[in-house]
Amino acid sequence: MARFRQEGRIAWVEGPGDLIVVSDLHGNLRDFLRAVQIFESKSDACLLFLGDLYHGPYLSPTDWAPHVDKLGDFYYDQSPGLFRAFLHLRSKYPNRVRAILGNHEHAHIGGPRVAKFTPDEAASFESSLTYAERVKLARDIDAWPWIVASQCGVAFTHGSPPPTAFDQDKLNNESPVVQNPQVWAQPGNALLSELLWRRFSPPHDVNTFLGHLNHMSEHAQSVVTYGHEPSPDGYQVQHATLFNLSTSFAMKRDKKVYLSLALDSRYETSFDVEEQIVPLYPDVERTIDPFDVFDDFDDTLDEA
Ligand SMILES: [Mn+2]
Repeated sequence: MARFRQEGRIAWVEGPGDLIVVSDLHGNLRDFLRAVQIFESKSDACLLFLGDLYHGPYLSPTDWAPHVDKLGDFYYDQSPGLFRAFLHLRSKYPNRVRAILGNHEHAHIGGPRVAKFTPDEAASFESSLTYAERVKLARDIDAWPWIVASQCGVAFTHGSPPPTAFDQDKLNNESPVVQNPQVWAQPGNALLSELLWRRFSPPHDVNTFLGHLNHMSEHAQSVVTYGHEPSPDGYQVQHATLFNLSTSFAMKRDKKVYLSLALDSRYETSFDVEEQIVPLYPDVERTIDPFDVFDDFDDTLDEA
């Protein structure tokens, strides 16, 4: 059966079975529940989130409407509910569910505060949790892997992979607590800053990253899939060894996709990965009014 195995900041996922990969939910509980439904419909799958599970826009449908091209279809931020649902899911399947640390989660454990949707999203989110939940949130996020490697040759990061040298010791000794964000953000100063914030990497950088990773991996890693940067069509082949996945945030519903990889297969290039793209909502017509999503939101929750 497919399962994750984690050593510090790196996790490995091995089959037989499928690996379902979902990126950047940003507090979209509906898309989370849909991903869980897909995962639970298979008896032997693993589910991987590519980070930025939490922090969505705090906008009314009316304020959202003019920004639909940038924000995608309307949803209410439900980060607190998503957090509780994620903890529940992981306790149900401890070795079959993982999330990679995203820059938005990092803000809860010492990373720079993120202000994409509110002046301080970590504070906004935490203000709707109980004290015990805030402690649990930080403890949980602190244990999320920074990199995931797989038996099928596809490695995963939140941002685009950097060429900076690393090994198990360097990864595990790097503190997520950022003392000086300006120094931290300079290229070459902190591996985590580069893993979380890069939006693109040329082939040479990806191959250098894969070289470092392959020193630590039993199965050769050939291509990297990352989230963080939304691709309007739901995914983008950046080049032969770099693939971008955009499952939820900033997407129209008909463009939302996930990856379904067979762990005992081999994927050598981004073009092989591209063939494993599946629509998140196969029944959705091409174009949809964002207010329709709002209208049937409660129905979806009842079904799930
Ligand atoms: Mn991000």
